Amino acid sequence: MMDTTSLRCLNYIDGQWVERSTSDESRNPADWREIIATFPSSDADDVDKAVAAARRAYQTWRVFPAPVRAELVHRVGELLLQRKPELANLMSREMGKPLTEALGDVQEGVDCAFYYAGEGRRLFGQTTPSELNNKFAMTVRVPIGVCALITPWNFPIAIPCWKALPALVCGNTIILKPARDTSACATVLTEIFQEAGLPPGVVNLIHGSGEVVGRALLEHPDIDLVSFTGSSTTGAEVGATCGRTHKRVCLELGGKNAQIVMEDADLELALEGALWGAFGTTGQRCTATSRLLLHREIKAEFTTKLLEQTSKLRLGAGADAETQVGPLVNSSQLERVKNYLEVAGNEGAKVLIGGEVATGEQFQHGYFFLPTILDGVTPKMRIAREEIFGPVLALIEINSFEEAIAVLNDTPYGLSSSIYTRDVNRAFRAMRDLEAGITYINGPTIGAEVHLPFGGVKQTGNGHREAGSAALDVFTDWKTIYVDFSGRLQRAQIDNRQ
Ligand code: UN1
Repeated sequence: MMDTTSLRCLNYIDGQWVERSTSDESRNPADWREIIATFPSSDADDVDKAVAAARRAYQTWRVFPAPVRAELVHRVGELLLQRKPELANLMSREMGKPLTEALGDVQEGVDCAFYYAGEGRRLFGQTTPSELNNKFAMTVRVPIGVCALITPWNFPIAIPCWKALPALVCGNTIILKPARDTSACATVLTEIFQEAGLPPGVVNLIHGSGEVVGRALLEHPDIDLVSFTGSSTTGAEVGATCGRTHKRVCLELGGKNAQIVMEDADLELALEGALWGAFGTTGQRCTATSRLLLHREIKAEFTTKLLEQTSKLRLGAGADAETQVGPLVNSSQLERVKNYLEVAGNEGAKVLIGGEVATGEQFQHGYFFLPTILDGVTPKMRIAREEIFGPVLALIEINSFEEAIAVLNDTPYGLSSSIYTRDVNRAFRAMRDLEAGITYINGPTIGAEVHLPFGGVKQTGNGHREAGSAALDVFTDWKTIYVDFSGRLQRAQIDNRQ
């Protein structure tokens, strides 16, 4: 439970908030002097306890009627809605995103709860004719078992909800391992699960590092499924370990998303889209626009306007209502972005705006990096291929529609993509030819909705999708059932083909 004055977060195992001696802390990225929460640095023993509790609870939870499980998930949505302002505030302080975006993050959790609550009365399977007389055939969805959900800090409520809520409606029990930077948000979410009435052991929360807690979860023989959102490098390790330990694994990894602006586009609209896509959440979204592919005919004009608008963006603490771009989440993210700026310089890209840590009194205790635009970027440069996860936008000039498609596709990733054009034929060709899990026509690369599948191709994932009804395929297995009511042995493929 969380003590509201000291924000002391605990593990939650088998319906109990568990005291633990070693502790870690999360700090405000806009002012690192402020400790937001302390939380345990848990170890493999804590994981063992949580897995045992989740395993016990699974036996009863899996046979709860799905509509009843879904009612509890609905209640989670109601409580999230009630605590939305408080949670958004905490989120802004804990990981830095502007308050309006934090409200959106919580809302995504609410939407998700209401969507999956409805799914409790569907979870449709199929019935189909048998090839034999007096025989009935159908499929039903069955839960997987105990699921480890390893979640990032950039959407501290939305992403745990994307994973936890469908998992629960489908009849699984869960162990949530949130990113250390957002332990307080995860704790409030767990309080909400408790208050909603989820039985002990159905939801467990273990704080701690990926190296210790994450690894213990991946190696644990009694975990059936791992759902992970994070970097492609870590994702590859998660996938390899789960392969070795025979777990189902759903990976939601990096992106190097591009927005194409053709010469026939509505340029004002494309400009607004690019600003939001690149600098929303300080570029710390896996869907963020990090490449802008500008047709040569409009590049100069578009770039001028883009720089003008970028220079007006208000950088500041997320909790400040005026802020449009918040800080990066922690010092290692800041280092990462600084390093990429060095790489950009070495590769011959030119900084048009930003490119450095923000200076000024209000920024001196935070991880603030100026919104940055790089020009002269070519598709083979590292800054055009690797995920930066910061407020850095690379401009790439393109000469034709065909070139735009080829350049957009020329990365190891394939999450989100966007094209601004008024030509309907180009729009449809883009929908067909862009190698990405998500394509936006005349919209930015960010802003996926919870009732549609979310995920990507190539190194962005491993073929699974989150959200929407697609998540049900992650959190259930298909069971095929044959009912023979002939009263005699019927042999398929033989008895009806004499
Ligand atoms: C992420 O960055 O991992 O589509 C998720 C979007 C958000 C989700 C982003 N709804 O930008």
